[in-house]
Amino acid sequence: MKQRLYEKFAGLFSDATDAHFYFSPGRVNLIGEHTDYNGGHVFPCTLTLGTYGVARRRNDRLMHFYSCNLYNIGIVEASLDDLTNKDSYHWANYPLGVVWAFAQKGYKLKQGFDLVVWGNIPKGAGLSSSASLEVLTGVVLVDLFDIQTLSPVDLALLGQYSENNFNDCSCGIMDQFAVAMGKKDHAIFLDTSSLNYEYAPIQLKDAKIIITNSKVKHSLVSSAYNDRYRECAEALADLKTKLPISSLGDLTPEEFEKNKDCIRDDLHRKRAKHAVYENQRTITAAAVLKKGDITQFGQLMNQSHVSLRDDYEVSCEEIDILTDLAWKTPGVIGSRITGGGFGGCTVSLVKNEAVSAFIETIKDAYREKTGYEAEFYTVDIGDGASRLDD
Ligand code: GAF
Repeated sequence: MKQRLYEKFAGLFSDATDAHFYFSPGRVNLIGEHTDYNGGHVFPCTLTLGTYGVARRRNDRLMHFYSCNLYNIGIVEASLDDLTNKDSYHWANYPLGVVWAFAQKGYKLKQGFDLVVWGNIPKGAGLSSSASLEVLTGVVLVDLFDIQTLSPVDLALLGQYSENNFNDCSCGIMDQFAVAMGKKDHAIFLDTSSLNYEYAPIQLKDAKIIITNSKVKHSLVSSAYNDRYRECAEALADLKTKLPISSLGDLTPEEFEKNKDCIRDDLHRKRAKHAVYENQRTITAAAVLKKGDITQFGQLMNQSHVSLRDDYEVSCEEIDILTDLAWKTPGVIGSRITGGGFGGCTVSLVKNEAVSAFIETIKDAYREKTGYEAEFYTVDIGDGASRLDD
């Protein structure tokens, strides 16, 4: 990969002298969905799938972006003197948004750069290809311009800031944090209200984590995501008239039940219920995993899916078919939708001896019911984003 990307870079930009090689992973969330913009806990881990990049500083104020995945778009050129989101920049609005975020926070670049990327995160699968690209850009910028004051957590925050304010998605911090801070063979138990985190070893002797890609992405995803964000904010505003809280993550399920009637809108109450109970499930899930109780962990995954399906309404028919099939398959410990929703992937915990049967049974049954060819990936948990050619 490294060699091919250097060659591509040299072909596009005359040579690859002084260019460097970087990697930024995708992530899968084990549990704690739609809690991150509600001040709750999340439990993601970093994939070995991700985005590779070769980059070099320029002597002028131009930036060139080229994606080997989207080669038909060709080189996108932008200038440091016009950091605005343009449709014509296509995918490059993500790296450009990070350059913009750096400038907004006082890290104005004096020179531009060239960046060539290639990624193997399945597109639109809810495995964080955009956060991967954002954090990759952050790592490239601090390296090329020797910005020593920014930590990996700062890069995660800058990535989220760019996505919220340059690319118009009200996402929480989970994806960028996981991508920037990932650790091989560990999940990250993150409290999104304080950014306190703990690495949790994932050494499953008898089971594997399997991602199933439904190959479906319904187009309402970003507008519905922003709707959920707003619905939770409105539920919180109602609760705040009675309680001294700053996020839904501050509430236990018991406190929620006692006070939920001050949420005036039924739909907002359902959304808040998910956020509060999912946060509690995530805290419990991290604790039971520490004790090695993966059976209970799996049950919490299943409950998480039901809540995302019924109360948060971010699942869809195809994903529910996948989880229903998984729940009926022997050897499946737990299975749920992962990521933002409305398609994408499920994540399942499957006993080692049942993995082949799980894949075969679900592939055939899912094809029969939907006409789609599901894809399966066994999760290897890797490290967070970094420069690789030291
Ligand atoms: C998307 C967002 F980017 C995350 O911040 C998170 O809210 C997730 O959906 C749902 O848990 O991946």
